[in-house]
Amino acid sequence: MTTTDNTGATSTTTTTAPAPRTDIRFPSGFLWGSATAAYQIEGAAREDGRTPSIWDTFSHTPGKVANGDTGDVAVDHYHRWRDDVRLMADLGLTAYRFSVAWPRVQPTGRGPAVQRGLDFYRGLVDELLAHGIKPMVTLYHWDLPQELEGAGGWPERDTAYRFAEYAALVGEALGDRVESWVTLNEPWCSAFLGYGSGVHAPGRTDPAAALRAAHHLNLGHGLATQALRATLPARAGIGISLNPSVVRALTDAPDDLDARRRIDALANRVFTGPLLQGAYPADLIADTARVTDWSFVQDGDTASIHHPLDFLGLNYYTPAVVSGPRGVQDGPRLDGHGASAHSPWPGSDDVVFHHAPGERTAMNWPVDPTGLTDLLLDYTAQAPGVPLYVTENGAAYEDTVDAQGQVHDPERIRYLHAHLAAVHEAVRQGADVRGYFLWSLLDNFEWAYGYGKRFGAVYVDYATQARIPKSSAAWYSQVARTGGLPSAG
Ligand code: IFM
Repeated sequence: MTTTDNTGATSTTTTTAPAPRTDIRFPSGFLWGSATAAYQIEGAAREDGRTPSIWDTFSHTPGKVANGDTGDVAVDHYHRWRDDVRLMADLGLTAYRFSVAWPRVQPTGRGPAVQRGLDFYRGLVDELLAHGIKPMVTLYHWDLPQELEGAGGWPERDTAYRFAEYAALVGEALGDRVESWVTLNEPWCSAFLGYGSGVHAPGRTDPAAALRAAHHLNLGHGLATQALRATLPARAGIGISLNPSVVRALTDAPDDLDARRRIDALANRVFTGPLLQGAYPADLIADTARVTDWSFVQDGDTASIHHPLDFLGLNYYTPAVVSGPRGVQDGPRLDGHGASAHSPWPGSDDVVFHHAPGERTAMNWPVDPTGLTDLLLDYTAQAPGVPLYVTENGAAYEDTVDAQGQVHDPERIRYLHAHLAAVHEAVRQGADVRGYFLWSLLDNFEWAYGYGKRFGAVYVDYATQARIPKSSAAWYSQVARTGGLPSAG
């Protein structure tokens, strides 16, 4: 059997490895999962009635994705899902968060569901359950049916109604076997990278459209939550996965503190305002007044969005450090997952983002686990009584296969160890965190970066689709099996 120590060194023995020291233990019942998204792994882009999503169109547009990569084949999960579930079972994982491809289930974004699409997800869920792995379904991880973008996309109100209709279709099909439902993944990216900076699909660069999209995503969440509640058994839990920015001011100077407030409004409170308080923050509306008058928010909308959440999913990778508009941006834009001449921050495009010193991942994202503790404690205060999940956390590194056919990724083990310790610290201080989903199970299509950035605990040889568990997979497996972290010393 193959084991790793806490530095990532792997050894192969024929005896059972001793259990690692578990100096840090998580609450019993804590879920140990991994996460993926449909467009990043499934492939089979034109099979069984699936039609193009905005990401098919975007990735096939020259110059939009590094290396001209697309999700046409991705890691072929659509055909290899049984093996991939076995891989998770072999690792001892107890949960799996995956997303349903809207254009596979409801190809035009309207009308009845396609049976073959639903059958795929039913089969996947049954296989997970048969292996004792709890499914968490995300309904929208960025793959809007292209036809709905043709009708205006998320800046149009109708898309929110279409999303609720689609949510009900999936709820009816899987509600008897899935208990955890996430409406949207990272609506900030959909709105502000998709319609603001344009580095994500559909690639539009219109600040007013980005704010309209953010509102209609919020509304879509609210309407989908109501549709799911009407469809799902009472035991089902419904939540949303946000990617809040942990925003830090460069200094205590007033303009830096104001930059922090403005980015916090656009990154975080544009979602948590209506979700948790039932209103958009007044300062957000004032900050964006020269971009939009917010007349797209109709009476009753914020009440529709403000429904009790059964849980809140938080995705965390790195914090942001900002200052007021003095000095020059240090290097490429640091604020939005890729280079663009357009800002993803409507009305606050003068805020400067700074690199924190220290270690970085292959995404050039600073490694700072303290941000995860801060985030979990912040949301514990903001949403008292709402259980939290870390629905994504992980890191890309330059992984390679060695002469023995193995992949050693000690940096990822260090990253995971530090971030899990940060989760534990939040739990120790009172956060009700129920589970952790490592991003990602497999190397996959990293959006505008294509296949160049590897986030997986399992390496994928894209030429052969062979899966090679990295040493971090063995390490995480030990954590999942013991419910604790091995000593870092
Ligand atoms: O790959 C993405 C994922 O789809 C959404 N959250 C961030 C990950 C890493 O960039």
